[in-house]
Amino acid sequence: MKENFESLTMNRRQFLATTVAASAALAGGVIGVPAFAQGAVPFELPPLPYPEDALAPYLSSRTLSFHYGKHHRGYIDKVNALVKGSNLAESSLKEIIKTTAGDEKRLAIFDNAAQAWNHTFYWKCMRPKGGGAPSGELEKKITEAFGSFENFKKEFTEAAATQFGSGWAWLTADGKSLKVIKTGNASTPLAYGQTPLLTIDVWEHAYYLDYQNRRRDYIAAFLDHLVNWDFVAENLANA
Ligand code: MN3
Repeated sequence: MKENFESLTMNRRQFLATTVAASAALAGGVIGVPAFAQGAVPFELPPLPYPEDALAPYLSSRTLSFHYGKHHRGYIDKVNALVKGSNLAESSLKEIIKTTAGDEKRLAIFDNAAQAWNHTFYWKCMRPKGGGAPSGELEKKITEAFGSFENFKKEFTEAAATQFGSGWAWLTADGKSLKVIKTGNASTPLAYGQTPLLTIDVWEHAYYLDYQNRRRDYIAAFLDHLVNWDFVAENLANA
């Protein structure tokens, strides 16, 4: 009885998700073969770099518990289900993102792989008692590219505030120059051959519990109190 009830109430989204996972499995020819025989290592949700309440009061533990524990985990689970048994099962997230970027038939894989990667990167872009200003080579490159750190903050804030709907704002290295860009939904600079240095998630799920519709207050709190400039400097050194 319970099974019948569940199958009757399966909504269209669940149905599509199941169908997509089943098609992916079929495409890989894995029907009837146990998962452990595929040699695929499922991606795991990486640990948060700090406790869930460590970014309060700027981001509450309630926000992190949903954002990390539900949203981020959801993207990881979905990309695992989608690539399992396919020719992408041995690839890294970055490789999957680069391979599927712009491929409409593999949009669901791209979206979930990119969101899985973007979120891991986003958590590292913050730390308790963060914010302030960058120093050294990073400060020099930011001044070169934007005129001053204050100008960079303005440009980054505008990109983040004006991204229409869901998406991300980024500081990237594009060749030798630094840029501020924004991307919609799951998209990521990795898809455009740029190296991400810093990102802010501007999906409503990132700030709505703490700031409701005040996205600019969230962006200001991010820049003034949360950015981990040491991580950004490390990304620049490895770019
Ligand atoms: Mn998010």
